Amino acid sequence: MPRLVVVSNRVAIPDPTGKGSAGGLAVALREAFQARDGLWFGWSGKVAANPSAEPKMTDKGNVRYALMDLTATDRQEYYSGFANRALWPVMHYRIGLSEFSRADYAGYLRVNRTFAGALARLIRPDDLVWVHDYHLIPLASELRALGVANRIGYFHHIPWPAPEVIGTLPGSQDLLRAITDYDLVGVQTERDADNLRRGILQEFEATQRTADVIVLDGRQTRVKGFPIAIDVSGFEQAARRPATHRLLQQTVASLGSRSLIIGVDRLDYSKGIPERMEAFERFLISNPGQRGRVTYLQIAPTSRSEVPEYASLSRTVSETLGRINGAHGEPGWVPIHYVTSAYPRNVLAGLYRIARVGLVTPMRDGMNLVAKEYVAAQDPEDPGVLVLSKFAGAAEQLGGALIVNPNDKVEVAEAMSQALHMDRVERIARWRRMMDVLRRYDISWWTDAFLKELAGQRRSGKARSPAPV
Ligand code: ADQ
Repeated sequence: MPRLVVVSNRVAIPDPTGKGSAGGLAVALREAFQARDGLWFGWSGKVAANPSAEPKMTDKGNVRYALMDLTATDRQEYYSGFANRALWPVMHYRIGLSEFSRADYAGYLRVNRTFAGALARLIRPDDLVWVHDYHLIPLASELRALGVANRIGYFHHIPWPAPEVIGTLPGSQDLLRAITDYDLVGVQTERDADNLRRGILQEFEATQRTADVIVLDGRQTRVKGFPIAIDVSGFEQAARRPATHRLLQQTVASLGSRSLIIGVDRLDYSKGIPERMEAFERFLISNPGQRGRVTYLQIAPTSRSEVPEYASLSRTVSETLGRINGAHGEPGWVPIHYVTSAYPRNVLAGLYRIARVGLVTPMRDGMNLVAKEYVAAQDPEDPGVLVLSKFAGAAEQLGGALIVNPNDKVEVAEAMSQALHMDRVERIARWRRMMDVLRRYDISWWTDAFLKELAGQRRSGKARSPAPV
């Protein structure tokens, strides 16, 4: 079996104590690395005045971790600037929030070129190379320019927007061309795959060989949906374990006979957190009988606080929360509980299980793993109800949820009410429909499907030159 080389912006080295909560990508790749020897290459998360051109190597089990430091300028331009301030908003259809700067874009290309230089020296001829996410779109072009002829796949974790939307971003033409230097491009949904293929076809004189395959300059790229999944049985087991964590115990104790509605998201404007709080307020106004009988717990760990739009979101959430709790709270009942810490997986699983309603209402989301985790954590005999945004990739698979438009607060409020009143027979029927899908397409399906498809690609044509800096 060929060696697997994974490249991602951040690398998750297993915690030596075996504790700690592994991130989504680490969990996803654990299975793939179990079956193959591997190399995982990426940014260490650290900044150094004079970073080495060679990665720092650490071996753990059958995986070799290769970590690069960045300069403060690299971090600012590549990561906070172009990736998170220009690309992220456009990919999530928030053109108005996108801040493009030529310096940031040059930094993004520069870091990709530096990474490619260091990585090319580590790649062996038979390796399968799997690159992850929007920080690293130009990596294949840079590797090709250095003569790397391996099969290289890319998985895009966030939405790929319609051609008219991505076209607003300066540099997007380079990125579209760069993406065709991959042999296989995986996206979360059929909608994303269609958007990306149309983008390439509209921008260049490319041809569509089959439903999935685009040919540009004699090189072919397969663009296909591979909906990312979770470790379903791991989550089921975690949800069954008794509650020992303080947050879980306090939540159970403070709830009494009240119903719990839960939201769990990184603090990000794509997740629709203030909009969701306002929909909950609408629910309280329309259902006065529910006052004092329902608590909404929102868990939202801070992220990317160095990016101004995130600091501003944090203020908006605090103001919205304070206003709603002030206007509707009563002695002994706070309508919205808000916490910003990260919690271990079994604590989240325990909270999902006691929540009657899982509120997952992003304005846009590539997939949204919380939706899947909420479903997997439910009690099969008495499951809660998922309220899910039509703009989360997960909505393509989870038709058993109450699907809503997050821009319509009345619709979201009505779905909350419907979820709280739904009888057990309907809840079980909806939950089973969703669990069937989650079990069939779980995390091992995802890694196997992508890697099998990548291994099956035939390298074609000659390498193109990389995007200009
Ligand atoms: P994210 O935007 O981070 O991921 P999501 O898919 O929901 O969004 O994943 C978040 C993960 O973080 C979940 O596994 C969740 O359990 C965990 N998490 C959230 N809050 C936590 C907390 N307080 N403590 C501990 N863990 C917490 C991006 C894309 C998504 C896509 C994923 C994977 O934006 O659309 O689904 O990548 O491809």
